[in-house]
Amino acid sequence: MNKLVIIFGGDGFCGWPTSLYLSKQGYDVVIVDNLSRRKIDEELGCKSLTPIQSIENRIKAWKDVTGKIIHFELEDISQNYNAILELLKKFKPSAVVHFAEQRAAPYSMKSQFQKRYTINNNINATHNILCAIVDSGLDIHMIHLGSTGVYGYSSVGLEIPEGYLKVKVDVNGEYKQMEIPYPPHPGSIYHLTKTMDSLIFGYYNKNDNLCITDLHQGIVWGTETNETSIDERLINRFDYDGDYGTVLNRFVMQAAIGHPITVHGTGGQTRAFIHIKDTVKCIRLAIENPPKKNDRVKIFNQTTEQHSVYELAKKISKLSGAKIRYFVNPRKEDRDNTLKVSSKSFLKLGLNPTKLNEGLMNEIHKIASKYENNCDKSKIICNSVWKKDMIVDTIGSETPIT
Ligand code: NAD
Ligand code: USQ
Repeated sequence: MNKLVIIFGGDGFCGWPTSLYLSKQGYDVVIVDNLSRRKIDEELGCKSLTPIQSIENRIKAWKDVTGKIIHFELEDISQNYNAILELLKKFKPSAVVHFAEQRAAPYSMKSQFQKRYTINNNINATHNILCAIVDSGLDIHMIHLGSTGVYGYSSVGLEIPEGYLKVKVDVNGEYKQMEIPYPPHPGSIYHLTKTMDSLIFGYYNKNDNLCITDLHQGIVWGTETNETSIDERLINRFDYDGDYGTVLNRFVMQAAIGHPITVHGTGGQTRAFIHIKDTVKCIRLAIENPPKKNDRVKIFNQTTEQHSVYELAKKISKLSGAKIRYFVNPRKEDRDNTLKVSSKSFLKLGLNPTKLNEGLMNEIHKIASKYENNCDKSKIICNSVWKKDMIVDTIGSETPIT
């Protein structure tokens, strides 16, 4: 296996730290990104809380501090099929990592424009990469960032397996065992694209014997990794707004700037989480442990712990003294759920999970306080609703909203 990897979406929140980590680990890294995430910042009138540098300055800074070269190609992979094919032929990577999708559920529900953009962008990007791998005739392992959200948030008590579910089916009165893909249960247009990606992977794996790993990742929290904190010019993005900010980072940031913690509904929603420092390690483990030729699509649950939204709010409030406020839930989701996700594969491969702890929450708190002046407080409340007749609650209440 050569050590050349193409990182599609390598300018983003997960892609940038992963690119640096892999470069540090001796990989030759080629980033392909159309910078659409930066353009969406402009569309939303919001920007990363942290002062991220242009991709050119980021790459220059990395070379300044490590001497290592990261190559960058500006391409829209949902549109420019030939560019992907040419890049594969030119660089002959042993693996490609696919982060290049529109990743915010609230943004994907904003209006018909964002719904159509999310579907077109995500599905075409995924399909174009797979089609180009086949067209290239090269043996390339595709690693995709999926979501634990594809499983839905069932409360039946089952530990959610890694992609495949053992079931017993009634065949003429006799129960026979089968293993089937876990039933998809998307809760937003964004999550719908992730479930559609899975079908596309299944097809290319079956028809073209492509070697594919789909990482069902939980909500990523934290912001810096060992590499991004070497120099301020390498700093990672920090989304805090109602569309792109994710729950745990938002809560810590809200506490840091004196904004009430914005719990949706009752806060009974339980979700899976992973720290960004573990994300980058998991990607390396996935690259270095590809499925065997002719194996089915390999699915890892890339998550290390589960928490309810309320539990997180309470923890952060206790640490910081911040007040908790409950808002009418802008999403169509269960008021509460339990969730248990199996993530044995990464543990078996040696991942030592970074669990939620005060030190790491303080680290985010410090970063959020440092860059507080970059925060536009009018962008904090979520104003994307799942259905047109749902209200946007900008006031909130002191008690849970059932
Ligand atoms: P991000 O929006 O910060 O990064 C995505 C990057 O892909 C951006 O730099 C964007 O410009 C680029 N991109 C998007 N469409 C493109 C296209 N058509 N052509 C070229 N580049 C394109 O998102 P992120 O948080 O880094 O997430 C990366 C992946 O991980 C996504 O697929 C997301 O669904 C998945 N994921 C993220 C989280 C999380 O909490 N952030 C959790 C689970 C899964
Ligand atoms: N929530 C609040 N208050 C807030 C923000 C969110 O209560 O201020 C609640 C939401 O209603 C939801 C939960 O927190 O119940 C999680 O929301 P989120 O925005 O943190 O995460 P989500 O929309 O699920 O999406 C994020 C990433 C996405 C990834 C997904 C993993 O943006 O790319 O796929 O996490 S998962 O949650 O497993 O589907």
